[in-house]
Amino acid sequence: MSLIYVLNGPNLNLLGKRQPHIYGHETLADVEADCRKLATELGHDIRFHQSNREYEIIDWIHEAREDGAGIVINPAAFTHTSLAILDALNTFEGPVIEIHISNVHKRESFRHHSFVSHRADGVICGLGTEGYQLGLRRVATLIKSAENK
Ligand code: CA2
Repeated sequence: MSLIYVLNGPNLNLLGKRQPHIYGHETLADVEADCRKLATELGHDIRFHQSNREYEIIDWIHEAREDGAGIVINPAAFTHTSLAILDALNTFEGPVIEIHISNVHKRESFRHHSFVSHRADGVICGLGTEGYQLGLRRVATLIKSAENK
């Protein structure tokens, strides 16, 4: 059973509690429960984390280098600012899927650029919290195809 990291950036702890017109009604605890259920169905373990601190996200990516087979990441605002998270992801060898709950391309122009997309194997945006499930499925598929090579 290989391990998938699901990482969440700043302010996502407020999911379901503020701005539901943008981010929906599901809380991060709901997203975690859905991810855990799906991961079990797919035959994987997950580590699910959220932090408002950039260095913690970087440390979890480093941890994933040791024991993680794939990463699903919603870097939140760090998407648009963090060369450090991109550098960390570039040291990780497994599949990486970038998630955004909202359609960032329909929003302010400062949300249109993503440092993380320079590394991500796929990007899901605007599909609400369902994007996490789809991202997890895709990471599982990519892990499987790498195992069969
Ligand atoms: O759409 C996404 O998932 C974002 O990554 C969310 C970030 C935003 O900076 C990105 O441009 C797009 C913001 C996360 C803030 O999360 C909140 C959730 C509920 C209430 C308030 C903030």
